[in-house]
Amino acid sequence: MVSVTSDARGAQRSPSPVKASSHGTPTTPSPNYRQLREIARAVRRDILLSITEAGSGHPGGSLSEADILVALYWCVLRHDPRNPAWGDRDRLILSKGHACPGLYTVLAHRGYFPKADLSTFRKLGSHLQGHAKMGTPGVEMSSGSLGQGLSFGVGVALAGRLDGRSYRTYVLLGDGECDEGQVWEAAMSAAHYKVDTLTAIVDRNRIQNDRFTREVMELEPLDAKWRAFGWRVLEIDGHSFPALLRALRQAQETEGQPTVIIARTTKGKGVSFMENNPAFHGRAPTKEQLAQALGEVGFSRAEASAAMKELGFPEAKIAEWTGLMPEG
Ligand SMILES: Cc1ncc(C[n+]2csc(CCOP(=O)(O)OP(=O)(O)O)c2C)c(N)n1
Repeated sequence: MVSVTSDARGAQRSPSPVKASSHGTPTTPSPNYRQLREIARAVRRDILLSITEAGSGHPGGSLSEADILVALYWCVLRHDPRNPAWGDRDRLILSKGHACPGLYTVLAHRGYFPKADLSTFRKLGSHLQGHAKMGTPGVEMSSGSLGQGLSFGVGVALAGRLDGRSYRTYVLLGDGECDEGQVWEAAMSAAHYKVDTLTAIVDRNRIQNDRFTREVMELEPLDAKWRAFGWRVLEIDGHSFPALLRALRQAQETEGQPTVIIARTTKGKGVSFMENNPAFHGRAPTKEQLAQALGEVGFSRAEASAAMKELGFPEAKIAEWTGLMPEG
């Protein structure tokens, strides 16, 4: 795990594995980038486990956003998992609320709540419901009705300005979600009010629900649209930690206008039969598919067993599911 340091106010600010400065980001992956990739691999594993256990959920968009969330929660956000209500925390608003397994897993790995809660995803009585809701530690907005998060983020960012606080606000949007008119109302207002503490990130995985975005509603030229609305636009590989951390740093340094990062991603990233496959937008894998997926994400049977134990799965289920994986 990447170690965590404390800032003057006692909150956690992870060390940047990038020499993220005005001089840019090294292009050669450092050991710290490797650590981030390891974290993201474990996050993908636990997304798959929680959705399989629930028997429903949204793996595609959770796997596509995983690296973005890891970059934010391990390297960028000023936050304190022991004090989720800390007034000066940076805010991450998951506007594509159906992709909450990604957020829940990252929050659990960061210590907002026990990892074992992940095996209660979508169960009655669990605080981890099928769409993100306020009340879960670390969740800033109840979302799931697409299109609302950026408006919420503009309000949160303007409130910070009024209150004289220095926090930054990040909103993670789906690309299909950008079909919603409210996104563009929010975009227009953010530029009008020069909300430079606001960063939107579009998870550009090119799939929405059961079809490709270009078939449902052509978004291109997406960069030109945001630019026309007065935003600084950065377009990057959303699975590259150097690119993500560099863009997030550039957004922090931008004055007088909000920044959007269009992060090119692959829906279902890491699992061959889910990648670029609209069928896995909102469908859980079977236990046989899970066994294959865990192997592809790079886990042995023993490692998967240990992870399931940590997530609170009963022994019989651990034996049953991991027994479907190849030995070794
Ligand atoms: C207002 C609204 N309309 C429709 C839906 C149903 N819906 C859930 S997910 C989804 C597709 C979202 O696609 P995208 O924003 O690209 O998300 P991702 O591919 O990253 O999962 C739709 C249409 C919804 N949740 N809210």
